[in-house]
Amino acid sequence: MSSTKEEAPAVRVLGLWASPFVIRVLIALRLKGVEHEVLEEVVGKKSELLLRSNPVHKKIPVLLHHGKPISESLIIVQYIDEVWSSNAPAILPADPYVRAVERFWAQYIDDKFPRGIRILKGTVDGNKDEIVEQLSTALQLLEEAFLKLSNGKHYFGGDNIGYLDIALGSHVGWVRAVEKIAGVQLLDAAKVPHLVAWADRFCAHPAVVDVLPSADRFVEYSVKYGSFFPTRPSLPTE
Ligand SMILES: N[C@@H](CCC(=O)N[C@@H](CS)C(=O)NCC(=O)O)C(=O)O
Repeated sequence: MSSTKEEAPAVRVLGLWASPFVIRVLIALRLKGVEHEVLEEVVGKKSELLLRSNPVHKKIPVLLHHGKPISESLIIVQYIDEVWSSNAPAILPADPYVRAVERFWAQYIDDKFPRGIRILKGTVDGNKDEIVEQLSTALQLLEEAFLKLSNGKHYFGGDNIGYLDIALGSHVGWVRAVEKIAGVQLLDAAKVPHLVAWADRFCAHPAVVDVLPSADRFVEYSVKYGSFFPTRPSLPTE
């Protein structure tokens, strides 16, 4: 018998459960029903495999497909959609214009949310009041975008979770966590009711519920570690 059991699974993800970018990849794989293995990085210490697989940015997530590395969460989501195109409804919209619009908003989300969340967590310096203002404006714009793109359906992608749902939804856990940490309100039902309802639906979706932890777990993580790869004497070092 050949030792196929010993071979690495075709799809592996280098990640960390608390990373919103990793969560994107896990949601996309689950939506497409792709079997995969998650290799959890140790907080504070990047693995050799990560450094070798993403030598440019040295960041998670990395998707290893038959050993070939792909980096950057949104690029990975698009890759998964293309490779497993027949597995489930498409993640990206078919219409090139709608696709461009969703990519625009996804880039906007990544311009605003990761930095804002770090400032509210206190791992990066910045004016918290200004950030709350900026994130509230961003959420207001995204509420309007949701109304246009969803066409009265449940998700940005219509009847199914799509690219923009994944791009924004992956940040929802941390948004709710920093609301608790900083004592602010961002996903406010009085201001962005459709987005709040969408966020609840997204978090409860079967492809999401097991990989998007509760706000409390993010809060605990934040108290314990601060950032993802912090340099702290108490953490493992080289
Ligand atoms: N734009 C990247 C961001 C990835 C990212 O920032 N990952 C964080 C964890 S959430 C990381 O690996 N940080 C390590 C570092 O900054 O050195 C993506 O979408 O994949």
